[in-house]
Order: sequence, then structure tokens, then C-alpha cells
Amino acid sequence: MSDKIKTMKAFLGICAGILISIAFAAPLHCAGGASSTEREKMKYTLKELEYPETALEPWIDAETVRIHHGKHQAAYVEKLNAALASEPSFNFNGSAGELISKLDAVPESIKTAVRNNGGGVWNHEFYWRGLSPQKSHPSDELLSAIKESFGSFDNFKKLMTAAAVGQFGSGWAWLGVLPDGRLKICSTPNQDSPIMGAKISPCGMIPILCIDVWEHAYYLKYQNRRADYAEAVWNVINWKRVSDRFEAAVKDGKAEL
Ligand code: MN3
Repeated sequence: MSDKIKTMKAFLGICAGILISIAFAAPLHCAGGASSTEREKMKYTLKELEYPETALEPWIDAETVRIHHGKHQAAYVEKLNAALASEPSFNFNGSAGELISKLDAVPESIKTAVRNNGGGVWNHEFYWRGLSPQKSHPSDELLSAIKESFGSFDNFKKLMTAAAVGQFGSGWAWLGVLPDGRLKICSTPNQDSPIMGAKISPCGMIPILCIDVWEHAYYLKYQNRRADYAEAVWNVINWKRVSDRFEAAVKDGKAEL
């Protein structure tokens, strides 16, 4: 073998070695500590919408959906993850809904951040899943519960719209199921949620429908006209999902977490 070929072989060998090192370096680095892998696993993510951003037009415009979901909700996800990363001793693996329904278990150092940002994550997931471009109707069971609790469907809509419009500042209007099976309309400030329990929310019910009344939910299209937005939302309610939530709440006493 000539010296030239030997040199060439040695050179190729070094090249192969470098390539193998590069190929393995990244995964080895990522797996370099069980704790970072664990943290990756418990990270919350921005849940995809079940419909395109344009789907709720003209009632809720695409630009509002894009910013509301892609920026506002995403920021809650990011801040929730940051809060949890700052307290690695707290190892929680459930959904955002499970997390905020057990706030008592959350360390004091991050409790407020989890309440605000975990609430921001779950409330929005619940909100989007309660909307749909497909027309649907409340189940017979839900409809009769609505009539029993509020007199008529129209009166229910009027009361729920009033709760949405009347919530002072930022917050949410909710429809929920009381322990005795009756329905109740309730509102919460900021990102508080009925699933956070009695210490935080006086609603005392399992939520089945919500309307976001933060300005970011409507301002681009409706500006200061919150009442117009609260009226428009009725055109895109996912009554099939709300009916399923009602059934689960009545039968199993469980919220969709
Ligand atoms: Mn919002």
C-alpha cells in the first residue's frame, strides 16, 4: 500500500469518526440526566385547535383566533412551564386541568403562577373545545335541565350573556352542574376557574361551557362592544360537546379535565 493511500485511509477514518461523534453527541447530550428528560415529559404544550382559525367567522374572526390561541394561550403555556421548572421538587404529571383542580398540592412558591397560568391554559382549552363551526343542538337531557333551571332556553341565553357582559374587567362566564344536578351560571375573574375549588371559586359546580370575556377574546372585531361578542358566540357553541360534558358531570360527577 502506497503512503498516499495509507494517508487517504487514515483521513477517511478520521472523517468517519467525526461524523459518528456528531451523530451521537446530540442524543447523548439530550439524555444526559434523567431529570432534564423528566422535565421535558411534564412540559405542557399548546393544544391544537379542532378547526381552522377561519372556522368561526364571521362571529369570531380569524385574526382574533390566531392571536388569542397562538399568542395569548401560548404565553400561558410558556409561563406555566417556567413556573414548574423553577420548582423541580414538585413533580406533577397530570393534565393542566388536573393540576389546577389540585392547587392545594402546589408549593406556595409557585401557587399563584400556577393558578394564573395553569388557569389560563386549561380555561382556554375548555373554551375552544366548547366552540365549533358545525351547527349542533343540546341533547334532550341538557335541554330539559336548562328549562328546569332557567325557565326557558331563551332565558338561559339571556342570563348567561348578562353574566358575560357583567363580569367586571377580565374573566369568564360559565355554565355548570351543581351537586344536585341543577344548572348554574357563574362568573370568575382573571383566569380563575370553577374547577379550582371552593377556596378560589364560589361557583361550586362542574363547568360544561364557558365564554372568555377578556378583551383579547373580542377586541379586534368588536372593540368595546363586549355585548355584541357575547351575543355572537351563541352561533358557534359546540352543543354536542357541552351535552357530553353535561352527561359526564351528572353521571360520574366529573369535569372534562
Ligand atoms: Mn383568553
